[in-house]
Amino acid sequence: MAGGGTLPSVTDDGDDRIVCHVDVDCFYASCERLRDPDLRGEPVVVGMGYEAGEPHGAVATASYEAREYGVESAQPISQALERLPRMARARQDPDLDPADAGHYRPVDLEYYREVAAEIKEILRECADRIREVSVDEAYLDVTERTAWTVADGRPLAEGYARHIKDRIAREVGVPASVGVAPNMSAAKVASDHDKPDGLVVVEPGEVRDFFAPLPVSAVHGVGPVTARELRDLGVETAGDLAAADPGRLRAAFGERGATLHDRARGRDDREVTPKGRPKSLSRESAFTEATDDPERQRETVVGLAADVADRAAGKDALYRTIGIKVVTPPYDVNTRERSLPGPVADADLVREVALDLLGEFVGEPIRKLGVRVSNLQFAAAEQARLDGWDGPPGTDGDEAGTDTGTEDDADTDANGQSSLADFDA
Ligand code: DCP
Ligand code: MG
Repeated sequence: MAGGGTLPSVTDDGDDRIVCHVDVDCFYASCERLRDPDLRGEPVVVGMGYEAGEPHGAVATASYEAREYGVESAQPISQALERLPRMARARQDPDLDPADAGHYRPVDLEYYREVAAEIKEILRECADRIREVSVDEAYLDVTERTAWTVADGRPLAEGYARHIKDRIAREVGVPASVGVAPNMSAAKVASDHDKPDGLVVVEPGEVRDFFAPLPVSAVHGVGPVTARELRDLGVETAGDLAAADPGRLRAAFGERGATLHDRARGRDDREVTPKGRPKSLSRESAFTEATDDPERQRETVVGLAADVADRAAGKDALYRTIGIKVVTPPYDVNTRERSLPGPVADADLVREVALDLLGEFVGEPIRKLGVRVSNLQFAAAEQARLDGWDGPPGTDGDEAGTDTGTEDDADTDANGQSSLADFDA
């Protein structure tokens, strides 16, 4: 990590990519400060559902000044108010000291998204590949933009990361912490390591040493539940995890155990690939020859509907629109869809609606059929974040997994003539 001027060393794993992880400090609170500079340096709490005076809301984030009072994300607002009274009250109540009071603001996601869009624009300019993980967080592959070469005692990559951080501060006006490392999980841990306003560089060959003294919960993918289970196995630090018997970890945690073991050892081959939340999910199937057999047509739609509903369930997606695509000879693409009153995740409904829409065409010669769900919402995943859910790698919204970064996540299943045509093509 950043320290004395080390020479570029031989890598642990032959990997000398340069990955930056950028995470804005107390993002919602920093946005509030942007439009109300009086909040700078003050304890600021941003939360939902408490403005009306009811005590049910939760803290979305707190400025680092408010964190000093023990206020933190996902805490009930009532608890936050016990630790840090509202400034507005403290100014009126002689028993309260305004010096120990904070400013409370309701969540204004629309505004935060505008600020996030400005940040992401800078990040896209600064990297060849970027993976946006959440509203205020992204991985950047900057291998082609800089180097691990040391000049004046510091790796060039450190200067490049500082340039990114400075641009966000200067052009947008919010503070960000940046981690730089030869792989994604080490970059993530590095950006968390010295928050707020941090810049931590872990050079190739130093990843394992950097991890070693950290608590096992610092390893990306280890949440509170896994940390407890690891402690029961005598694994307290990331160093213990790196030294643990992989067979034992696999027995306790399956494939995930092996992944976490690798990460603690500084190995993480995931590429920085873009990940967009799909706008729709679809699946298609082409017949080798156009068929007018109503049974085959219905059966095909039933299978496609089940597949699409499955994929949506796997992504925790709810949908408000169900549609079909029917290609008739010579190559006429017909689409029909139906919108539902609210978002659902209901495989039976996908099948019923799709079959109903097919009714208009059934018995006609058909070359290709498709089923699509759209108007997606990812409520469960969003909620999980607020709940501080301890998910395995791949479920925490921060995993470079198998997803491809398409806006429309289309998948074609064909009887021998598959094509990756988009549903709307
Ligand atoms: N968020 C939320 N509920 C949570 C966690 C986060 O609503 N339980 C929102 C508010 C945060 C934003 O997401 O500002 C970004 O999440 P981070 O985890 O990056 O937290 P912060 O940016 O607030 O703080 P940090 O400085 O630790 O990054
Ligand atoms: Mg953040």
